[in-house]
Amino acid sequence: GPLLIPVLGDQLTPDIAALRAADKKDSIVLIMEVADETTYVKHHKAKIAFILSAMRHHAQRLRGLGWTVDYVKLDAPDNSGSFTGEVARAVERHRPRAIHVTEAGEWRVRAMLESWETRFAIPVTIHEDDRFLCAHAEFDTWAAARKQLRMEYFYRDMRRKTGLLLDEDGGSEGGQWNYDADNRKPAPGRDLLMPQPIRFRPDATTRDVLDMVTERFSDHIGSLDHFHFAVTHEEALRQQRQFLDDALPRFGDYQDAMLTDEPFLWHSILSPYLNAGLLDPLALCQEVDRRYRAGKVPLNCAEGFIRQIIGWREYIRGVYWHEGPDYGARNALEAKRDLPGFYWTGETDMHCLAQAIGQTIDHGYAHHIQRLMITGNFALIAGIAPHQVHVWYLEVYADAYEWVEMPNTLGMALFADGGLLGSKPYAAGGAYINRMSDYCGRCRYDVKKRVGEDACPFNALYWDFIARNERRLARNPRMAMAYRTWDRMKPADREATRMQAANFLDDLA
Ligand code: FAD
Ligand code: DLZ
Ligand code: SF4
Repeated sequence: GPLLIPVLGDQLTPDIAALRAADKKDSIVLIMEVADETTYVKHHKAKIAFILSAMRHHAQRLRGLGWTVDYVKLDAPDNSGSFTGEVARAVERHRPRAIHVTEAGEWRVRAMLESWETRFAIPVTIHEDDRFLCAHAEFDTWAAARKQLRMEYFYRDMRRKTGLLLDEDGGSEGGQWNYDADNRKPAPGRDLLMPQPIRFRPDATTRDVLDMVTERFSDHIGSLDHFHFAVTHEEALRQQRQFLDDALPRFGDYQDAMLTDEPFLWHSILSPYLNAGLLDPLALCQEVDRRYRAGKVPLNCAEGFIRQIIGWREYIRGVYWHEGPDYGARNALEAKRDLPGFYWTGETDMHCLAQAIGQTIDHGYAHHIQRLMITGNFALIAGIAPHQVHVWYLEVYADAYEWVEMPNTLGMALFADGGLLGSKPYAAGGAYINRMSDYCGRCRYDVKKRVGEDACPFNALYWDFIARNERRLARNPRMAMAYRTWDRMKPADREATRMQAANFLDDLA
């Protein structure tokens, strides 16, 4: 029989390892839309539509390249609903001599792939996913030699490995590895010339998918009214080019800025495409390097962007696989509260949260600092149970897969891993949000107040978080300032602050 090559929904490139190793004339590619994957968490409607439409377009592309593709649609009459069930049916149909597959992006699916050889009694080869720069073994070696896993050192190794932004002597371009000190400017005034991502018009294939998603997933979060994602490699490349031309030259400066009714700012909006396989991360970074050398992009912007991809993105993935499947159960701060209902509706008087959640519902997108310092920070200081927060992030963002979402949520945003990923919790009161955004001027709360009916809830929650976690955090040198300030507060003020937080949290429940 032929070779059977299952291609998963986030492996949408003809260069994926299992295909590269195979002979077109002797292989059947199996692409499966399955109920389990669409509902193991209740993904945002736009996320499901994006992935299924990209899968259908990818099947066309592979056929165009000469592959034989067996494509199972979600509403096919005998669709079994799972990867393993569909591979079982394909084994019946094609009687393959062997299965070749590229490794999955999460522990849950990895276990399925690993069960196939025994279950089907045919040889199964699982190829390592070499879209990533750092192989599992390489990360494990790097991590084994260290007490703390700091991104910055990992990143330098990736710079050396790729040659990106190196000078002739192999040192860092410009003499520094990291130009963050030049970045992180507060939000500028609204600017009519602000770049906007391309709004791709749905073609017939996408419209079919949108109809199916509307019908089948009406109880999932999110709107399809704003669906403009790229769904092919060519479209994703157009978005990449537009980002490089229009937004990258100011990417670094405003990386942490937030503006009302401006969901995208100078961000790339490329994560859904990088993660699903429509774009190649290394090729993208090489193009950024070329544009820096051609004088089209300042060094702080080129370096900042490349760091997000070969630094953060690779490092986060390394941590996910290095830490093992129990990482998701960690809860170092013993946070237990339920996720507030407004995470599903955006209906709250807190303007910053209403903005970040509202655009998430509309677009399946929020940029990093909204995820970290608005929705993430609120969940951290309000003490929301990490597992619930994790499920929310995994559901609502079009770019969310467990390998990247989980360490960002549990580790970076919630400190639930006790400081493996970050040396201190990213906890902040309203002052930080006010500095980086125009949100507070449009909010019913007063960002300058800690107690009282109109006090910004982030303020009391922040101090309540500090007080509540004294036993766990007071010895952290990076938290020393916060504890000194708390200790210097008058007892009556401390009392009032904690009452304010307690009342607010009671009302949330
Ligand atoms: P840009 O700002 O243009 O950045 C460029 C690229 O860098 C991104 O496309 C992404 O590939 C990469 N990148 C930047 N930061 C990170 C990071 N911390 N981890 C991994 N890659 C990064 N990113 C996801 O891709 N999927 C997720 O499910 C996800 N969940 C997150 C959850 C939380 C709580 C937080 C704080 C961050 C999360 N991120 C996630 C990281 C980051 O927020 C998104 O990658 C980014 O907002 C995507 O938008 P963009 O493409 O416009 O990014
Ligand atoms: C996220 C997702 C969804 C919604 N649907 C499918 C699907 O129907 N078929 C598929 O192959 N993949 C889907 N995916 C992506 C998978 O969940 C992803 O490939 C796994 O997380 C493994 O990494
Ligand atoms: Fe958010 Fe507080 Fe600012 Fe309102 S005042 S936008 S709640 S930080």
